[in-house]
Amino acid sequence: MKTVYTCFCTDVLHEGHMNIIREARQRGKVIVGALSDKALIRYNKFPTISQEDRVRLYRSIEGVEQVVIQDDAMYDDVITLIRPDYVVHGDNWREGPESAIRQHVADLLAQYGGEVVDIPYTYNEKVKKIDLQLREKLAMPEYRRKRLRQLIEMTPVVKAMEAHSGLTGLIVEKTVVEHEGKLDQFDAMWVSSLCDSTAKGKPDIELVDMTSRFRTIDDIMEVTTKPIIFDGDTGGLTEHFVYTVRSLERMGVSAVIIEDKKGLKKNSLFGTEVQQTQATIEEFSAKIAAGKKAQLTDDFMIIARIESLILEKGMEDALERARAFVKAGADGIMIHSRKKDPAEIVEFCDCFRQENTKTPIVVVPSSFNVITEEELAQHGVNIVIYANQLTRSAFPAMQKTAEDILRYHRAKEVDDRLMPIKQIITLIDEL
Ligand code: SPV
Ligand code: MG
Repeated sequence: MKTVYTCFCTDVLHEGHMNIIREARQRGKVIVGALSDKALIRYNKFPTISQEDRVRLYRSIEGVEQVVIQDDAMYDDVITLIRPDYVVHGDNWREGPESAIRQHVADLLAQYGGEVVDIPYTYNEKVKKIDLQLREKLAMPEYRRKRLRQLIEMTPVVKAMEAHSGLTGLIVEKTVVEHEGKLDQFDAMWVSSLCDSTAKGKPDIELVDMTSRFRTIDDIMEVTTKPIIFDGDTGGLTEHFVYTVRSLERMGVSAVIIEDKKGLKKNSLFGTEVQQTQATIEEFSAKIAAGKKAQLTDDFMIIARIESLILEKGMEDALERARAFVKAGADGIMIHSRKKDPAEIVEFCDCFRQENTKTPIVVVPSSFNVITEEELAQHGVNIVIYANQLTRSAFPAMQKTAEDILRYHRAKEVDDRLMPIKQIITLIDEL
């Protein structure tokens, strides 16, 4: 009797899955792998039912002999354990980033004469609707909100990318690359005050009001499912901040980061070139405590951003603030620096981790961009935010196109670097 293995990562069974099981049964004894919570979350497939319930669901399918947990999107461990004669999968994995996984499985099986079997993927209205319903469920506030905490718990380092519109949100949501046999993608989105303001042609001085910032969040939320970290600048007046917390939480935002500055806020990357005032420890601790008191769920996070290194107040000041803000209830600490050398960030993280092993650390490596996510994670960093790179890459591209059209009195010269019309009109999925 041959052994047939197939891996499921679904919360709802439909015709397509039944078809795979039917095909698998014709070839031998069927073992189903349930992709673990950890593996699902790593690949942005957040389960809406528990791992145990998924195992129970797959076990209930007629003809399934056994269900095992597959703890990684790559099949290495299960193939070593089970040595299946066949791995059966929908043929949709022949294309796109998942083809790297397929190839890897085929190579592993070939070592002992096993085979990959591709079953034609079931496309019909019912299946499409179930897929859509699952996606919509993930976009609901109660699911999206808690996802950042789940990610921090289950991934070595959470990678967030800036988004300031529906379109940039889609780029963060959908971009997947294959790297060294693994699939990689961003875990979360950062709604940057700098990029949100820049997109509106305004300076980053808390001039764009909250209603407008919420509108940006809404545009992003309508077309994506990944968790959102909101740049709350100084948080404004404490009396206003408590309302902001409630609104963000209700919308399904996962975290707000507020910085310990007061008065007219300027972008941190100006450093000491402009007048910026740091709030006292007492003032900022009170704001954090009020925010924590206002929130209604355990999911939402208020992260305190420390500007001591930006304002050249020294490492000890930064550490003292970190201690105080955690005591005031902060769910995480963001430490910022505008130095090219990551040394002061690394020093802060090492010192903070010596006394606090749990509170998540967030960094924004715009200036200190030589250090990798893996290296930062080794120093205890939990969230890495790429705060402005999409805006900074789009702006020069658009400006050059505008200049060249003015220069040549036609658009032919710029055509090679434009996305084809056919592609842009199909870029956005229709329902
Ligand atoms: C932002 O992206 O708006 C930030 C990060 O606050 S920084 O611009 O580096 O201050
Ligand atoms: Mg900002």
